[in-house]
Amino acid sequence: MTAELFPETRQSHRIAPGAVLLGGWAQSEARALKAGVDAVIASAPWRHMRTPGGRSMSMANSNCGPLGWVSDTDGYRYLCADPESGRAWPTMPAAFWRLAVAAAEEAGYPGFAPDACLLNRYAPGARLSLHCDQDEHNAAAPIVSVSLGLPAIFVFGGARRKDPCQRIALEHGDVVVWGGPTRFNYHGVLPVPDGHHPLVGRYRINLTFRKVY
Ligand code: MD6
Ligand code: FE
Repeated sequence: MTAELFPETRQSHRIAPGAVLLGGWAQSEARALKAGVDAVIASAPWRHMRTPGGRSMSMANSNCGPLGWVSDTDGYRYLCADPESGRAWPTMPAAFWRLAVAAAEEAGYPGFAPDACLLNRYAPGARLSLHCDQDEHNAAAPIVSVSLGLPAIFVFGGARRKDPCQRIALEHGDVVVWGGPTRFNYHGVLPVPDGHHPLVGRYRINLTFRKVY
């Protein structure tokens, strides 16, 4: 099933033990994924969350699935309702679920059952500073990260903030699956260069699938 999803043009590549780039893996599903993004955003619109320090994040966010990641001056956490509307987060589109489960399996994590999908939208200049994802209670499950639209440089470091970093160019349709010994490594996204993408326009959209519990 995975062979026809795997274009020859982009390479699969091991970033570090437990972390793999599946180059171009989501390209053939990109239209369905973009339609899913539009459906989610129709009920849980893009918003700029605040950091615990009170600053507005440069990327816009939303969520779908049973749990959604939120940040505000009280900190980071997962909530089962959208604080903007008080309603449950939108259902995870079937195309999202299928892709996340298949990509995790391809990367060596069979049985991935994400209960949260965070949507990040970067306009040109938006960035994500070095951080590690540690708000999930389930340390065994990987994170599946799907890039759509404008390219960006993903920075991948080590277990400590000061460890050296690799720079990984992420393009439309690339999928990073990340778990095991590097699950809690530091990482970030450099400011997204300006451009135009035929499907996504002047944005980079990233979907990250997690299993919180
Ligand atoms: C992004 N991604 O690519 C931000 N975190 O827009 C992340 O912060 C991230 O891609 C954990 C695992 C994979 C990721
Ligand atoms: Fe992250």
